[in-house]
Amino acid sequence: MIRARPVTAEHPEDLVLAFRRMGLAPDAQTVLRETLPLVRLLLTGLGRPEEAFLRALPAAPLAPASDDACPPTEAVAEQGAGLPTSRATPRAPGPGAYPSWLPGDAQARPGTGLLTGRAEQFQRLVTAARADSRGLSALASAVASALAAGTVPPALVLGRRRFEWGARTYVMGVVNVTPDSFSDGGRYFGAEAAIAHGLALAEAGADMLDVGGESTRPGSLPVSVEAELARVVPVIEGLRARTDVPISVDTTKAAVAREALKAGAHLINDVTGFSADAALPRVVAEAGAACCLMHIQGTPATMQQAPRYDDLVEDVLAFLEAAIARAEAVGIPRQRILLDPGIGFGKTFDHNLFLLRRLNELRVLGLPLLVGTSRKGFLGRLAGGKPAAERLAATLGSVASMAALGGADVVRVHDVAEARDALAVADAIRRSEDGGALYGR
Ligand code: 9MG
Repeated sequence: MIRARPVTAEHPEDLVLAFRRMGLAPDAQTVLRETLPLVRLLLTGLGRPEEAFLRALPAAPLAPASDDACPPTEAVAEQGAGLPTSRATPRAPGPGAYPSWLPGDAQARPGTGLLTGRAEQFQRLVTAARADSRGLSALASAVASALAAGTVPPALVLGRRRFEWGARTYVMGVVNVTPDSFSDGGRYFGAEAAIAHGLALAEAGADMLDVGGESTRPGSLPVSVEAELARVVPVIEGLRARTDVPISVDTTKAAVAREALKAGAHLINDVTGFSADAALPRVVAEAGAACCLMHIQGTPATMQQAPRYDDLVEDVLAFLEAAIARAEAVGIPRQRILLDPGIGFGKTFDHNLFLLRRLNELRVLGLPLLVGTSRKGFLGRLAGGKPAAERLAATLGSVASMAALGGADVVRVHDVAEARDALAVADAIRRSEDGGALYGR
């Protein structure tokens, strides 16, 4: 499988601030925003034809900065961006027309390498790969998806609520209906208590509620369909009757999902990414529901015994891609799918941290990301060994960090009011744009 992953930390929105400070016209800003940023893609899984193609690209310096590489377009020139028009004449691709190619170690890591260049150089590479008679469409698609990683996924409508990805970080409130929930001690096990808790979370600002009747804590064992249904259905019905906050149901079972969707749930949150029950995707598709597909290694009963990865991000990407394929195969539209890296699900302490830091790499899949860190064990360890009930501050630290890094579209939390406050701060800082009169639009 050929994969292209962005390894750039550059934010295009920061460039736009500079353009505004320079007084460039809006159209020029748009063009420059697409052409100027330096992109680096880590490629893996290449075969011999792709390697040969990349090796044969007209050699360019490793820091592609030549004028040939980036002829300013007519649009920029017309907008009076201050760039000379004479260089806008099209030329045959030559050195600098394509990204620079740095192959990986041919013995130790065959099929790997780094492409460095500007978006338009990558576009040229995609076009050339598509036209190549050796059949390089997998390379073209991988690079094209990586380039689109900064694009905001289409909005999602659940019931009466609309989720505009990129506008802010949304909050999913946890409503556990299990006797052994690790983080709330099973306090909301009874239906009435769970409904009251869900309504309180809605009141506190939850954008959706996640109702779960089977524990997914490490070491937990599955419960029967009957037991799970008896727990979740009355809670879904009770919540639907009293709030318009969309309801997600955390289940891995088609039989539970079917009844949950009939009772009024909008989204199925499957912590196995449609890998546990082959009938589940079709139930979601037939109901026109949305789904969250999470990565897990192993099962909740075994997952923390010895998690191991060759390349954590790549393995998670491959798993999620397979999950998306299972969803699309039965007709679930892409815009009704959320993805989740599964923090704590078959991951060590270090795996969790690394994934949180590299969440943006999952954006190559082009779907919104939901992430759950709330009260999890790695936070307790970071906070000096605190138990679940004392991990609020650590949870807020994780939530705010994700928002600041732009890594999550939805966070799954127990403490909704506190998370909303933390996110209000982090989201506002991340989106702040008023640098004074000279930045005016
Ligand atoms: C049910 N559940 C527990 N933790 C979770 C997480 O991190 N993500 C999702 N989607 N579900 C979770």
